Amino acid sequence: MLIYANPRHAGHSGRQEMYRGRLVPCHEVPARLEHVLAELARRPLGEIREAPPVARALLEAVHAPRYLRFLETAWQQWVALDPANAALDALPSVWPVRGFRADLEPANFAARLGLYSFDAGTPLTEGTWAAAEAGAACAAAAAFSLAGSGAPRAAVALTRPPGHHAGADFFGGYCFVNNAAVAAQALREQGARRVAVLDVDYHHGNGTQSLFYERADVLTLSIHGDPRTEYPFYLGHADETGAGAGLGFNLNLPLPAGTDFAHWRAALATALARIAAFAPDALVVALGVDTYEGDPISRFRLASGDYLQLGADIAGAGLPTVFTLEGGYAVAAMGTNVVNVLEGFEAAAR
Ligand code: OKP
Ligand code: ZN
Repeated sequence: MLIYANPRHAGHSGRQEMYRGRLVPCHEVPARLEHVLAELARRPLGEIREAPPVARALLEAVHAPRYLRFLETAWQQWVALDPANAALDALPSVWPVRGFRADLEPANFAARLGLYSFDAGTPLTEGTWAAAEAGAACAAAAAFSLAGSGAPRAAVALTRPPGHHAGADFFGGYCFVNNAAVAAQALREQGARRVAVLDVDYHHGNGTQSLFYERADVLTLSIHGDPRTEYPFYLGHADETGAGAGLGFNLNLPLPAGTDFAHWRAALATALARIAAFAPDALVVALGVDTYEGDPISRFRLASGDYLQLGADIAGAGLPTVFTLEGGYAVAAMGTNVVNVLEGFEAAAR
């Protein structure tokens, strides 16, 4: 498999996130990706490449232009408010919920930050835009690498911040640019007629779901902690099946906290059967390993060895596959768990 590693990821390094009335250290840290790269150095699975820049038109096929313009200038705006802000992260604290206007961009920076976000757990830092844009470039390059004769069976966008919570015009859940959606859109633009996006992160992929909710050409599926108790809470229920032309092209498989691999794997089999019926030309896997039993913010019970089987099961779909890296916060186990998925895939795809 081909691996595109984000060279700018470490520039996004949040200090703190809001949790239960306190600012606590961020879970989504640069060391997460460093552990994956270190494990790949021990267990090489393919060439590691740098991606060319991502086309703005591709980003704008996924995200609203005014949202992208905000993200790329947000840090300068934040520091312009007060030079002392350079030592702090920008964290939103006010949001336009139901009944407020979202069509107007406020002049006030904090108000704009809230307009384009949905939680106070996602700090925007000096290197956030550069990291997010370079991450999207990895996702796009991974997708484009699957075209043509001699293309590999799979390509991986090893990147952070993650992407699956980011929607057309909002960040949150540690995500800014939806890398899985960028990969799916890139696959469509290079000729795949139908693309499936399978999200195996512990948290519902609300951003990806919302981006493709009314489209029949991209089937979205997510296996995740039941949103009645688990983040992101306000989306991810089983009765969300798509709308308009997209009706029937979203499948949510929420599972209770405490779910073990046997039960999780049964949900994966359901998802894979739906994918087979859809008969896509390519698959995108939003790969979070926060389903791990040792994850500090999640509550499934997968063991490190289970990720080999998970990768093999996904390879069983028999599709050209892009993996994008999403969550996983048991930092020291991150390398083992992610590389186990990829190794399990490779062994079964042979
Ligand atoms: C991002 B991804 C925990 C609060 C949870 C947000 C979780 C975002 C997960 N103290 N905050 O899906 O892994
Ligand atoms: Zn997650």
